[in-house]
Amino acid sequence: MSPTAPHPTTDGTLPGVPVVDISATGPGRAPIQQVMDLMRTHGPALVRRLHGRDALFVSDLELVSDLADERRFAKHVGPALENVREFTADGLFTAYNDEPNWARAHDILMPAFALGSMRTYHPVMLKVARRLIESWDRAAAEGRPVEVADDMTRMTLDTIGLAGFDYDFGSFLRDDPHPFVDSMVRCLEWSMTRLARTPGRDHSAADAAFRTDAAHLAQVVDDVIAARSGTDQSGAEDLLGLMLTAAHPADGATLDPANIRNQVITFLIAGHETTSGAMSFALYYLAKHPTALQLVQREADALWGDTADPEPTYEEVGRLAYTRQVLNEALRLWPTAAAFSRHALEDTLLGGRIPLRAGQPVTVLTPMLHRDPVWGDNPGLFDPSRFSPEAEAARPVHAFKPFGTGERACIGRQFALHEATMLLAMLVHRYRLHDHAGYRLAVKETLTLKPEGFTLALTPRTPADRVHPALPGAARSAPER
Ligand code: FDE
Repeated sequence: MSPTAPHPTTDGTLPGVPVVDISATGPGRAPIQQVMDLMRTHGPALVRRLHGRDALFVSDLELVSDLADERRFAKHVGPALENVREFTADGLFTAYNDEPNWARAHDILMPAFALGSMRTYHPVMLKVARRLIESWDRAAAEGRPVEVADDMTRMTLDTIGLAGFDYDFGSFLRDDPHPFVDSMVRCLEWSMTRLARTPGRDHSAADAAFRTDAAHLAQVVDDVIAARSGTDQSGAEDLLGLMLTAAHPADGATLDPANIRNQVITFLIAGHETTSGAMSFALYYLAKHPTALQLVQREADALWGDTADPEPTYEEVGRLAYTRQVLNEALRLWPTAAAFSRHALEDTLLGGRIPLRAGQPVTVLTPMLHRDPVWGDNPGLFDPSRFSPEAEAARPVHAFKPFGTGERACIGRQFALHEATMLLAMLVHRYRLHDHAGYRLAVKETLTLKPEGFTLALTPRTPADRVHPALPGAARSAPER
């Protein structure tokens, strides 16, 4: 430990749980990675103290499995989400459990996110994937590297905009991100840095800038809604159509206009930042791991061979099993929504040993849960075979939580996975990925995580690139063609 590293104490706050005071340095620009480091030294449970405010973090399988017990624990809207609430209010992600609009919106919107509904969104996802490919074709032709995270964000924003609300952000037609994205990223950053404020300082300039950005988000969303209101909504099967027309199955109530606005902002944010980060990390690992890359290419080639512009079908995306494993493994190492919080419903002992009062929050540090000993001796290594069906069946269910847990878990999971799996397969089928800059991973935190400054150079793959030698062993058969 370096001399300046915070020293833990056990001041009796929670018996046996170290308290680490970070007030001297603050959480910096990478609070998740900071607490990951603290967890490596002091975990698997610790109290992080900042200016007298305590937060209990846990990261081991036993404690997280206990927290997943829905009879004893529920989602907690903690300080980070309280800040996000300033611009998403009672939208699904930031609603309190007992706020009536949570259950109402959840019940109305659930069918739109069931696995079968992905069939409805598939054509739009494909259309936007093609926009990305057009733009990457141009870059490849000009010998220009692509900014991976920026382009993934263009792709996911256009996808959720079109699939959810029939609104076209046209992100690939602009050089800079859509102003909505800039405002949104600044709002998320404000939510994060606000947590680290030194009491007594003047933050009015940052707060005023935040208000401007939040107003811009609301304005864009009002435009999205206005573009739709007044037109005939019957038969509109997207999210906005549902929100404008659907009545709750039990009590017939509909969502009020203010709540619809909050939901639209929520979906635009939740539906694209996290998914774009996940695809960016997956591409990063593929660029660094030739064997995994070959296996994904083999899978895509088996479906599409030398077809120049394959037309992936909904069913084919379901058959991209290894591609999905790669995505899961990227989400294991860098779950892009890196923490979620729970609170005790009654006074209880967490894991039979940490006393908690009713309402007391606990935050799961997902990247460290995903490096728990249950993942083997080298949990930091990228290895998609961890998600083979056999390995998955053998592993306790709560070891992998990139989508949170329980009834407040991610509603957009299938949506994100379908979109990301299809795009990854299309990209590796079409391009050779060159790590031209010898990129070293730097994880940027804006409440969500993404690889910062990651660029790839691309060249088109040729038929010769699609000839695969037979794999050693009988585990995997050679592609059909
Ligand atoms: C949710 C979510 C979560 C949980 C949180 C807490 O617990 O607090 C998580 C962890 C998540 N999510 C994650 C994720 C990742 C990815 C990639 C995603 N996510 C994606 C997506 C897409 C979409 C659309 C979405 N997502 C959405 C959403 C929502 C709405 C929510 C809320 C739910 C409730 O109800 O609460 C979520 N997500 Fe996600």
